[in-house]
Amino acid sequence: MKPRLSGYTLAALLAVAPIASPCLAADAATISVGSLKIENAFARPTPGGASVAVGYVTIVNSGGAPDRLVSVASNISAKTQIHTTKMNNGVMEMRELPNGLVIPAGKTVALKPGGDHIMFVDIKHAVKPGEVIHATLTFEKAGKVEVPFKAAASLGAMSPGGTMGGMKMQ
Ligand SMILES: [Cu+2]
Repeated sequence: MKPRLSGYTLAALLAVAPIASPCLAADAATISVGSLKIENAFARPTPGGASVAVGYVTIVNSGGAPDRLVSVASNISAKTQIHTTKMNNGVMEMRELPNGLVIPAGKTVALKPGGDHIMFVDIKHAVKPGEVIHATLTFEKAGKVEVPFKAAASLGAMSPGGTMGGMKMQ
């Protein structure tokens, strides 16, 4: 199904183009599960009235076999989906990845603004800056892992410590 999105919400989610950046998360903990490391999890605060919120996370697979993020659940949303973002006739569109997201052996998969992301659908209330969304990520091999997605300071944050319009200066 397609999540309901107001124009404003979509603009807030997609307004900031992805930029390659070596910016590191200062306050997002690394969580280990099996041969996976979960890093840099963060969410974006939402404007009032939004029905969806977005989360980003980096998954490092140091093992010799691929794994797959198969599903996500959270305390803030009725449903949580794994989305990808694609350009379609010049318009950025996002859609659910029904089979989840493969984490290849020895690779790092970054869910980040402008690309793949976690979509919290039908959120129970607006996400405020600093609020922590408690999510459970389920991997095919590594199993379940609890991951806190702390909301950044601004709607357009590109990183856990990011501010509107890009990176916080170091
Ligand atoms: Cu989405």
